[in-house]
Amino acid sequence: MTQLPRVITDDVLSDNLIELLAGKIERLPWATLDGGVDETVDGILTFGHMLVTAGHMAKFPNLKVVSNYGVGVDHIDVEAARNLNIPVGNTPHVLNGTTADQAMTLLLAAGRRLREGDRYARSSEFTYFDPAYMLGTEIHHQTVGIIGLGGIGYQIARRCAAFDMNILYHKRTPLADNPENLKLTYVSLDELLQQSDFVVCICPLTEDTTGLIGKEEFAKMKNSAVLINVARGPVVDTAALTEALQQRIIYAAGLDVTDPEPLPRDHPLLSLDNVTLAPHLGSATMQTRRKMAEISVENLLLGLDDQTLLHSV
Ligand code: 8YV
Repeated sequence: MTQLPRVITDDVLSDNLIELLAGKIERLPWATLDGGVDETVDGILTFGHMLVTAGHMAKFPNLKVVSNYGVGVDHIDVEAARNLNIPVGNTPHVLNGTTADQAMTLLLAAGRRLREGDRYARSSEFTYFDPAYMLGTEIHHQTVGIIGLGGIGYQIARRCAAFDMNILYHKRTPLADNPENLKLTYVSLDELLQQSDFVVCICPLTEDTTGLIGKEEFAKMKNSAVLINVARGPVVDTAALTEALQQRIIYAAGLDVTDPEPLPRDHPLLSLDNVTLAPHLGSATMQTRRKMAEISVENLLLGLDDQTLLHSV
């Protein structure tokens, strides 16, 4: 019997991944990364954003591929992998619409106070309808500022256009033209913060974007503004955000991600009414997660076979 390729994976994987990997690889525990040099390791498959460092990869002289389940690879030292000639696979495109849907879910929920409304509607306090309670902020015809107009950001823009929103964006390189006749206006980060009713972060996490939204940035935003983060937690400074929400420097926030993730259970942010939270559910639909599993396994198998990956960074 031929030996199966030996691949380090997270100890817990989804059913989709387990099914797709069955009979194709020999799974090694994640702790293998913290062991000694091992010439028998062929690949690494990352599922839940575990760190893969230069030191880890250097221990495996025959490592052929690192395959990530997801598009963001900030938990993998991509530069070190490049220097070692190890391709890093990811799963772009398939999750764009789904993650954009989650951004809109949070934008609508935070703007229209759904979290408070849901709690109240279930509680014994709800004994009569009062037209004066829980007034939220308008969404249609408001200005949205999207930070990071890549594949997901673009899908968010399309959804905002359907809500008749005025769309500003900021990214490193402005678009050459306005695709699909969407009216997208490129602005500086400061202009975006000053003019937007909704600020949506969907940029990759890099050295440049770590702490991108901090105390100074909140001070530039409107008091009525809503911040949405569907990027990575560290793009927003947690202490500054907590203060901005507590002191009503901004109106509300909708967060798919936090820093740290999860927040300590006694963190003050968790007790605020004007923050709507999700536990990193950006791409969490059955359909999208299946596609992500298929692509990450395909990338892994291609890499193990010395072939070009479907998608790599
Ligand atoms: C995934 C994500 O849930 O793709 C990404 O970058 O953050 C999410 O869509 C995650 O990668 C799965 O671990």
